[in-house]
Amino acid sequence: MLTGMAPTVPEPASERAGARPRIVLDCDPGHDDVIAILVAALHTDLAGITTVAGNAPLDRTTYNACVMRDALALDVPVHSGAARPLTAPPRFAGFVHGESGLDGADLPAPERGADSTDAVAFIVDTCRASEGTWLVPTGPLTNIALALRTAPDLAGRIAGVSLMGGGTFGNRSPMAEFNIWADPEAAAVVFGSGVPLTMAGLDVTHQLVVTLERADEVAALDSPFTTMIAGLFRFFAGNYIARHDAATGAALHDPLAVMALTHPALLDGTDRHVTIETRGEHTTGMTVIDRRDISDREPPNCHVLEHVDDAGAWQVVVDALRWAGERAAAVAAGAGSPPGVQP
Ligand SMILES: [Ca+2]
Repeated sequence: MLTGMAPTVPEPASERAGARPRIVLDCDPGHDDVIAILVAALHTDLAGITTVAGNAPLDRTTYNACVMRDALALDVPVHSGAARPLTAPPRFAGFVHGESGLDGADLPAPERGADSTDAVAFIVDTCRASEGTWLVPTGPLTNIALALRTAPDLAGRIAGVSLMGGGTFGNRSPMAEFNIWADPEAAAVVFGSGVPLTMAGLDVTHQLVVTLERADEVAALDSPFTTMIAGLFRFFAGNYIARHDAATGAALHDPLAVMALTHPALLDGTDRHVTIETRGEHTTGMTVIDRRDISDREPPNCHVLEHVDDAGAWQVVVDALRWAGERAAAVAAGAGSPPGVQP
């Protein structure tokens, strides 16, 4: 859903009637969250962006979401949500994303802040107003768990939850991926809710890597916006390379939770039963994926993504960045029309 600011503002290329899933993107930007926002803006009916504490404190993740909303004049509300996990202590990921959540570029200041501080109410109202909405969380699952608890009827109204998190191995601990580790109780609520789940875990997200060469490819798109993103990618990739034994770049996790809905042919996986470890001595935040072939296992509750067409997914990212660069330039050239407001 985009403003018709000026005829020169590029509109989504994938306007196919009925083909665009309606989603709420719940995020904690975050370098890879930014790309999830772009892919969602281009390829979904984006009902709104909600923010949660995760990669950085809530005020920063909300600010960063507003930066992207306003730079592209996206006609979508931003609602801030949970400032801390349900019960776990707040713990951020400054070691990955920098203290701002988006270190590596000079961000343009947003025109305005969040539309409200009640993301949970927005999620509930939006999902009740239009059945078949997807929730796409790319941060800790706090807001999603609170929404499902506040409004149990949502479980029967939404199309499902397509999330980035989990996997058969961890990154924040040996067995726990950051988003699940940051709020395992919330993840347990979501995975126990009975709603259809699609999980883009580390097994698949580590197959989509932003190398320094790919950052150069983004820089070559040669617009102020894409130059900014290239700076974010260089910071993100450099950080991964410095912190890992043999990484060639940064895993671009979050857009895959969107692409699972918009470009399903690029991904494949298996239906599994997944539970969340909340009390492990060494494994809290682990997604326990039942891969047994024994017949009396629990029935599947989650489509666990296992493989992505890396080149195809990267092309989706590049195309979204090219679109965003052209759109941001058109928005910047239309000075006098506040981003996000109809002229
Ligand atoms: Ca994220």
